[in-house]
Amino acid sequence: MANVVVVGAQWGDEGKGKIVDWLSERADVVARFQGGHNAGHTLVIDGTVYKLHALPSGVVRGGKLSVIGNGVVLDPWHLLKEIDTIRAQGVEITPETLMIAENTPLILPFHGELDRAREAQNAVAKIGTTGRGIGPAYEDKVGRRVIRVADLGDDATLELRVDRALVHHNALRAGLGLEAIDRDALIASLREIAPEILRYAAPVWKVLQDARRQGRRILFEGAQGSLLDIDFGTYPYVTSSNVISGQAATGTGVGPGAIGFVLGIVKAYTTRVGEGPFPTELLDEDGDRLGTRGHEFGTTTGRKRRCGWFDACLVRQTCATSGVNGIALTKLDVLDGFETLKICVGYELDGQRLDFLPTAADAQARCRPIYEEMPGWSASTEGARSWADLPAEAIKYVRRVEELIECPVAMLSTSPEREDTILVT
Ligand code: 2SA
Ligand code: MG
Repeated sequence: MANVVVVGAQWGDEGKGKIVDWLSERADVVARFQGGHNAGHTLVIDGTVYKLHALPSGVVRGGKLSVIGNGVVLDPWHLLKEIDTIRAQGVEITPETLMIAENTPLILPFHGELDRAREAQNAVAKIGTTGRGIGPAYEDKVGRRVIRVADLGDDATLELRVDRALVHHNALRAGLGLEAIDRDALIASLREIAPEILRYAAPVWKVLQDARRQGRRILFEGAQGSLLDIDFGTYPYVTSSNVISGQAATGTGVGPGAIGFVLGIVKAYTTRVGEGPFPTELLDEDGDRLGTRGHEFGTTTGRKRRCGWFDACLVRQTCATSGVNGIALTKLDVLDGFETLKICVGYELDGQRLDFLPTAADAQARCRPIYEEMPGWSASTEGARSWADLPAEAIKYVRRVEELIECPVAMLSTSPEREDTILVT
């Protein structure tokens, strides 16, 4: 098996956790390359549910190396808590099984406060973020004032970095009516956790280079979805990182040639959390039904997800921007029992037909989905483990999805359990 990058091909919550877990059995290293603890990956293993946010999904499987790459933004306090929680579920996590890139930016408490203050204070600025400080931390990275993991290793550097960040943040906070940051308390609390975080710190680019030389297989685990990508998503209603597959290289320090296969995770319908355009959104009974049957609530924040029909037009687009080689189609069973299913095949905008989502926000908002209807199926597809277990209409639906998105279905997932997976050959 080549090195695989797993990316969400919609707005996140496509069911990446299970697929990554399934693939991790065939990988030696699992690496996160963007996002932070805004992600929520649910794994169900032998009936035990693991909810991961910052940790790569590989940690729950023994004998793997899990890596947090430099493309991630890391809340060190959250990470330590998450490690404790997962350990309490019987999983072993050591510096041999978990490594954090030394050049990973840290999310500090004032990033979360800023994120939440902006969301709460001004309706015009609201994005519907997870409130985890993701955006402000990435802003500081690009603004060259973020504190990185390696900075925890030297007191003088740490103080210098904190002072650099505070020049910017205290001015910003004054404008938002937030009190100035207590510098000494912040430095003290960073010093307190520094040794625990530094245990896991490593030159990840080098670790991955060595792994590749030894023929070890790397699985790059994406978080969120391609439509939340900072460049190619529905800007500004996006997350603050590149989510598409190219980020796997820059977010860990391998060249693009290290990527052998891009697997796009695609849900059989569409969901999104937070604000922003959503052409196939259903505000009716059908939408409620998808949400209830699909348990569409955020893993991180518990927020109710918006639901709608499958948008083939959008997925065709994200398969292109991520260079997806094959998709894993998930949650087909949520469509069980619908008499008729709709698939969006294009948009109507000002009397013209479009086969992609335009970039301009006003045009996105005015796009009307053009639907194709397909007959549904009444039999259950939940837990199906072979094509033979699927009703003919369900197979037709899958095949039609494939045609419309111009990308083959490589896997089909029919329940959260890893065994309920159909490999398409
Ligand atoms: P942020 O916090 O700055 O990244 O938010 C910006 C936008 O990105 C969306 N976003 C997500 N969308 C779906 N799932 C995400 N992860 C959690 C999950 C979300 C949860 O897997 O369930 O628990 O609510 C995720 N993370 C970020 C977010 O909704 C904003 O639209
Ligand atoms: Mg999720």
